Amino acid sequence: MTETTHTTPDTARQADPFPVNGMDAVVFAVGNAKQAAHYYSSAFGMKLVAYSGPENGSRETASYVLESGAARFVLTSVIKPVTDHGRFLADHVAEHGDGVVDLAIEVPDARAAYAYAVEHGATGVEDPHEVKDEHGTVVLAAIATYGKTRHTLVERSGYDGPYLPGYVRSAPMVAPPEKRTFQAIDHCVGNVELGRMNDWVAFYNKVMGFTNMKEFVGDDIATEYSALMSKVVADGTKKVKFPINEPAVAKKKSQIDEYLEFYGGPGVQHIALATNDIVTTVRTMRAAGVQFLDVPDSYYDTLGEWVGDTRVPIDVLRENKILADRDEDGYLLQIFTKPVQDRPTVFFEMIERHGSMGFGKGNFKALFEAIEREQDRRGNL
Ligand code: TYF
Ligand code: FE
Repeated sequence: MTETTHTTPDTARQADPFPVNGMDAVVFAVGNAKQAAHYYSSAFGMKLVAYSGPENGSRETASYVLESGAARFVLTSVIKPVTDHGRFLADHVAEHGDGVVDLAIEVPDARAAYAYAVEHGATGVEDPHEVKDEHGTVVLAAIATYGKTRHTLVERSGYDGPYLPGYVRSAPMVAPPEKRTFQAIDHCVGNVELGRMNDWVAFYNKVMGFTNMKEFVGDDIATEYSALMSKVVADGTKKVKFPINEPAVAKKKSQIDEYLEFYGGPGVQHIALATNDIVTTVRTMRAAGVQFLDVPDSYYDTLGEWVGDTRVPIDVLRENKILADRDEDGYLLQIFTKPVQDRPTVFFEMIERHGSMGFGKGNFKALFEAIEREQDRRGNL
């Protein structure tokens, strides 16, 4: 190696080595996408906007695209596996239950993003290629991440179809709520095996140029009560935020171990959805049958002392079991659903941010104790 090279491709690139526009979609492989689409419509207030299935030429899979503001979920199930893709999805559901197969990221240039990622050590799973229809052209490429999860890189400049070529516009399944239940995907969390958190953080640092956010759970807190360690990586604009958890060895079986056992390996643990009115969100979702983690009443007895004033009065937070946390930048309100399938695996978080860019560190004790009570009820502690 000489030191005379002063212009590497990396330094010649713009300041952000891996520009992203934001999350494109969370793609779930499920046993019955038709019914899952109904659940996310009726219980999460999402709107069905596009569909792909046998009626429009997709004989192998049926996919339902649902939106709430900028948040997009794609629910796919297999009708009859024919190709490797169909077999992959069918095997994924058999092995992992309903789960996330793809955290798709919208990028301004999919070819450049893919090239950067692969040059920096990512495993490519789909070379960049164009897909077209009468609405325009989309460039897609994909790389592998933890477990069997992938990141599809989606360049959709100018494309004006309902989702991707191959999908047709669809009418909502149920009347959408008057007010959106949530606006956007706030963060997507992965669970990885013991000892692998730092490897996956390094993966996002190298492969996507993501940087570490300040909030993390180290082994100091981990062994005390949380039984997990966690670090957060984000793109330069903080639009895409990926916390990574690994189990910590503590007195009790880690909630992350429970996930890894029942999911059958690493995968997406929770998706956080941003709302600007968490009280209405929670009331609407509860009325539709969504179950949230229980918080002991004692949590609210001291909350006001350390969290200060929030938009929502403490007694309303108490009534709805919503958590609050504050840091130097502001505060946040958050709540967690119970797992949304029979396996104790994937769940959701609803979050209302007021300045804080954190993840609710001040709540970890109360939250993890609530999760452990659920684990105990399932016989997995
Ligand atoms: O995303 C986060 O980091 C927070 C905290 O099992 C959290 O939502 C971390 C782990 C977990 C539940 C919540
Ligand atoms: Fe979270």
